[in-house]
Amino acid sequence: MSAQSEDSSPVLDQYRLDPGAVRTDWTPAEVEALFGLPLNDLIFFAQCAHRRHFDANSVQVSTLLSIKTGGCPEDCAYCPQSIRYQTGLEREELMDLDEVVAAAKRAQAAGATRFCMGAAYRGPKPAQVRAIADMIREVKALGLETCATLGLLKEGQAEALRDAGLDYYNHNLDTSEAFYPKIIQTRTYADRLDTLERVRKAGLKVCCGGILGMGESRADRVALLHTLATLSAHPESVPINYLVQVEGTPLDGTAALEPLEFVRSVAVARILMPASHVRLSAGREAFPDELQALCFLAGANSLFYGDQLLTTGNPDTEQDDALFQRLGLHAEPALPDAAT
Ligand code: SAM
Ligand code: DTB
Ligand code: SF4
Repeated sequence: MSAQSEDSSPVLDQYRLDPGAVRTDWTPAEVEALFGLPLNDLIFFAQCAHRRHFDANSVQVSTLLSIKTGGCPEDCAYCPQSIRYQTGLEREELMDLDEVVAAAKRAQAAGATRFCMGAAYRGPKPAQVRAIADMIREVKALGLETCATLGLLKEGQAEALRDAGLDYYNHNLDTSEAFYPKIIQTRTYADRLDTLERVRKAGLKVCCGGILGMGESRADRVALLHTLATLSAHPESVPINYLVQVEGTPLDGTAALEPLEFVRSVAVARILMPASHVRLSAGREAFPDELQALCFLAGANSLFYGDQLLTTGNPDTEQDDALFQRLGLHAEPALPDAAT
């Protein structure tokens, strides 16, 4: 046997010459071949891509706040906030501006550089956009990067949010187009792509990823990452969520995804979208440090910081501070223009 690993995937030949090149013309076969690489090779390529664009030990730190919780009319099978499932979640109206600003100040004091406001809407109504625009203005004025996730956007809404100082809009594709109808029926994949297009056109940065571990196949994970990597431009931020199973939701009890398949997916996302932040998102609370370390090695370079995601738990800040220390990671500084 030769000391060097044999090239088992001719489809990767071109890529191997230029790891980290930003491309939007990936083929499904290339994505599939990446998934099928020996793990050592996959991680090596992911590291090459990562180090070409980023400080490999720097992690972008975002904090989430649910500004409007529960009572959502949509039927997303994973979501504790849908009104259709009995999850015991108490419904809350849109938060007051003061409360949001206080939470943003706490997040900033704890070390977050981006504040992401999430609302359990199918999409916001005009008055809600106006109220949330005020929140964005004040959070931005603190010197934080701003992100919002409010569901589907209609004509003009992305522009209104942008004008208030929004940096990122999060809207996930969640899964492959083929698997999507098994998870959500109240809105289509095309609806999601349409919102992403509006966000992009308004000049906002796009935060778009998905959820793994919903019972989808490898082919679905290939298709999801292929779709993300062949959008007209890569999302600047790519959250990879590991399903948080919540009692009362249809997906509670789904067979857990094998953790190394999750690591592979992170590595493939890193290679396909080498200049994007890949966020290790929901599900981290159940991950031992060793698995999180593997995800960082595979190219994850962003996370949610703070003991709550939207409605479910996340590692507390002391735990994450200890993890950063243990792995020699440091928080990425905010964009220089965050307060402008
Ligand atoms: N309602 C808006 C929407 O759906 O776009 C914004 C909030 S929604 C909760 C934001 C994202 O959180 C979803 O698209 C999904 O990817 C993620 N999410 C929700 N519940 C989750 C769960 N149980 N596990 C992992 N990710 C979840
Ligand atoms: C994303 O991709 N994951 C975050 C954020 N974007 C909005 C939300 C995760 C939610 C997990 C379930 C909950 O806490 O309700
Ligand atoms: Fe509503 Fe968003 Fe949850 Fe779907 S994911 S049920 S749209 S809050």
